[in-house]
Amino acid sequence: MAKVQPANLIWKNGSLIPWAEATTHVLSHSLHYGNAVFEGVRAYKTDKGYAIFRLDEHTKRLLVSAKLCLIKTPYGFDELRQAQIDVVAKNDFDQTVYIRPLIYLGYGSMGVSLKDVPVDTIVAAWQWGAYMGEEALRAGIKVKISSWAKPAQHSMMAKAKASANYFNSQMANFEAVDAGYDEALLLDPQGFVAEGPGECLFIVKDGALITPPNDTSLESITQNSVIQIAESLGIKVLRQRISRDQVYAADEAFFTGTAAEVTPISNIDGRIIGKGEMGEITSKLQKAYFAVVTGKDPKFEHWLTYIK
Ligand code: PPE
Repeated sequence: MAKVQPANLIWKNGSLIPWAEATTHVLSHSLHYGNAVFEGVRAYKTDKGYAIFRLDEHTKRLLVSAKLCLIKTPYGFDELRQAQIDVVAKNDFDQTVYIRPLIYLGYGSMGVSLKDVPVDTIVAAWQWGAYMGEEALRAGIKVKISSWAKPAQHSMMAKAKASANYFNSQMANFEAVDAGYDEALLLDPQGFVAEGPGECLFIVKDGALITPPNDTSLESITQNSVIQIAESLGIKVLRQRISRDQVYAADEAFFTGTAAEVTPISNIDGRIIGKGEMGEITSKLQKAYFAVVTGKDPKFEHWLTYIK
């Protein structure tokens, strides 16, 4: 969705190497068979320099994803955590940074089996602003409920942040954007809301915030953060299944994600949500979220890892 601006260094298999040298062979196993796991993490500028948001939680989820997908990286929690700090500290950034750890199956053998395939581990970082543009954060986006469903529990593993899951996301996003919308919303095989291609959904109804349990969605760190922030503001939060008609009838709706942050939704399948602009509770939560990630809310400063 945005052109990558090259930085100077990428961490690969234990060391920082020049950006242009961080390449892989065309016969890398993951390119052919799709098994790789990754993270998306943001580092924000604060009054005390850059701070990575919920670094420990992202690092833990990366290792869980690798375990679920049977990918064995030799790097543990501490090394992967430090690698993310290093790519922020050792590059010259001056805007919001997006960090992308990726663990993939490398070059050496072909055939579907992943047995004995070498594993490569990288952590890259680049400057990345608003996922769907600044205007989306202000005015809200138009969403289309996808004709693609999220895969069933016994088909794929939504709790792994697995590259393979993003084929489904990519098809849904294409369909929506091609039809003139900004983003898709995927339902689960039973017809209840699962998540966006790269975001979780929240709706507001009669003053309460509702977001589905993570049955067929990623255990999202932003969703968890927004829930905790909302509770701290005295907003009632419900974790329950949401049906398609409930989404249409919502007073407010918004997407959350590391990349998407808190993006208001103004229209779903031609139904105007609320007043067709960012709702009151969404606006409150968006403001609060940006205050938290930029170190302006002492209640949640423990979520920040400052880069010295
Ligand atoms: N669901 C999916 C499918 C998903 O990809 C993301 C993040 C979320 C929910 C929200 O998770 P979290 O970031 O922990 O709150 N999507 C990442 C990738 C986006 C991309 O285009 O690349 C992200 O936001 O970094």
